[in-house]
Amino acid sequence: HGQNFSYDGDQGPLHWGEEYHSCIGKYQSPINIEEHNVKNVSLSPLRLIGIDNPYQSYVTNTGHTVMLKTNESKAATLSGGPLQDNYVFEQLHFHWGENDYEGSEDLVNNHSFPMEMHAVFYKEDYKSFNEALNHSDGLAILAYLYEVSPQPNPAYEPIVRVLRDIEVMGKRKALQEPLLLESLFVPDIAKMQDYFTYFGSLTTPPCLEVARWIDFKDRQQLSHEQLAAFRDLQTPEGDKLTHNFRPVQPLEDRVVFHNIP
Ligand code: B30
Ligand code: ZN
Repeated sequence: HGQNFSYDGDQGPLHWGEEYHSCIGKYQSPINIEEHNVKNVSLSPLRLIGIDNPYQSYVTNTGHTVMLKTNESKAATLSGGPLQDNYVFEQLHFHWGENDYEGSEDLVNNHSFPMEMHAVFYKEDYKSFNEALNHSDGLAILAYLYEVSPQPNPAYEPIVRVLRDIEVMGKRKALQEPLLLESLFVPDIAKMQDYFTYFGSLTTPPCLEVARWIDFKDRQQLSHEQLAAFRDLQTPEGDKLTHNFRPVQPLEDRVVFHNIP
């Protein structure tokens, strides 16, 4: 980690393309999803296997996000829907804003949400995450959007509770209990088939155009206090990482599909 990019100023999103040429590509993420402009389709069921087993997990402050990994190399696999093959879980992480009115990367009808979670999977055939980055079908990323709720969401407490121990960049901390990925992913398995999908990029440098994005329509909930805990994490410079979302990028000639369950 500790790459030389940030979310403000000289190293901010407007300058990423100077060092990372893919960041000025035609198929960048995030985007604004306009619901009146999607193509409705009915794809085969999206399948998430293995998320009902508890795995020992840890979180890391990368300096640009908080990233969760499991000690298990194949904690979960994703297939079906728009995907041609099996994809293996690599990591999940979050994007947020400095207040509860912004923070998501993808927008829906120009509406921002206070947080977005990305669960990153790589194509099994490519054997490793890094090898998958060399292929346009290398990654599948599940995107979850959050709303503010009056009550804390208990499923996220194991993560929120350890944030204070990883405020400094590079710090890493194991979760106290083995984690059920299911508790973060799918509050409602039926609603999992209602999603938008489009082709795009990593939302941070190197902005590689290698990702099949799957954005669930169902919203999850976090309290104001849970959201605020993320804003105390520190950047590589030791400032507060108050926000870490990239502005939306042009759709160009891409089509956003909406899967009708
Ligand atoms: S995202 O889901 O589009 N926001 C990477 C993965 C997913 C997204 C963005 C970037 C990625 O793998 N970046 C390069 C490798 N990173 C891993 C990481 O997630 O955090 C390693 C690193 O620093 O050196 Cu940062
Ligand atoms: Zn992300």
